[in-house]
Amino acid sequence: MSKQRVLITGATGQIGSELTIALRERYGKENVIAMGHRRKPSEVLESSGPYITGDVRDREKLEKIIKEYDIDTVYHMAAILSATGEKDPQLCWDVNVNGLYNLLEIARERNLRIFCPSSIAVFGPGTPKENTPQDTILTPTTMYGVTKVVGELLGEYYVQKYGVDVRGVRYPGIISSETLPGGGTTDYAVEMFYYAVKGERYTCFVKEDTVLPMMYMPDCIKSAIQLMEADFSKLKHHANFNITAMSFSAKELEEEIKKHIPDFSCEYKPDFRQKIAESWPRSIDDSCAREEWGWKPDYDLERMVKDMIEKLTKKYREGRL
Ligand code: AKB
Repeated sequence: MSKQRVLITGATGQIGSELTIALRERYGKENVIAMGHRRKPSEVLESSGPYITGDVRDREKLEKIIKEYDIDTVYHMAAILSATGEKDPQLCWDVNVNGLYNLLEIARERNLRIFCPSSIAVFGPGTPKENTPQDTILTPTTMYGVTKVVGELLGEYYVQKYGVDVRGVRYPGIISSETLPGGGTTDYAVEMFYYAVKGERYTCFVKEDTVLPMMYMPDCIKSAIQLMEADFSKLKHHANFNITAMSFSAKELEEEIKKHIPDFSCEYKPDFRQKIAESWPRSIDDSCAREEWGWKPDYDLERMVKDMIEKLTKKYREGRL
């Protein structure tokens, strides 16, 4: 494994917080700098390696940090997600597009490698819903989706025009037990567990027959590291790989949780996020990621639910939930 000096933006977020820990284990804690913005970092994030605050929209400061820490690789996780983006589309554009543009410009000048996640939000009502192909119609109806399409196109542009190493996957909904997601449409699939483990009734904000592609956090982390360690010359796509692990309806998730917590109860009261969920695919074809860099998930619904419940139950008993 080559030496790397890594910066993670959005390090206090759902994915960033766990990715930071995984990368510190892999490349050494001093080599992985976590950058957060609004959310308070967890104790483990601050104590396991360097932690700084910064805003991706502030190009001067971003460049200063990259120089000061001699960064060569950036995992750019800072983003405003779909539901928050619909409440403040201007902020969503500013953070997601201007933040990425700042980083790509610094990458062009300093020859950085960039991981920039995209999302199933790039798809829209015009996209085939089942087994959604890699190269297909992108007609998002959310500002978040629009910014992610822009991000994919910008990433590819910097690859072709300047030879910058930019890579990214289209994440489905991510389920995790460490840091709660913030402001996404797929958040119900995480929240349901927290209520179930605490013995509380959950009111789900999408209809029970809503099916979306999902992935458990260990697979999410694995995909980012595996893609970044893949041979760049073998990649035909770069910043827009379809990846998935499972697809299920909200009701199927409830039923699977009930196998472990039979008293759990859930009601369904769809809000504005239902329309967003309905604009996204139900399942994804990730054969290009499998062929080009060997993608293969480890967790299906059954295995993910068992592990989530074990982890959250332990946290609950220790008073950490
Ligand atoms: C969201 O729901 O906005 C995100 C995503 C699918 O990108 N989790």
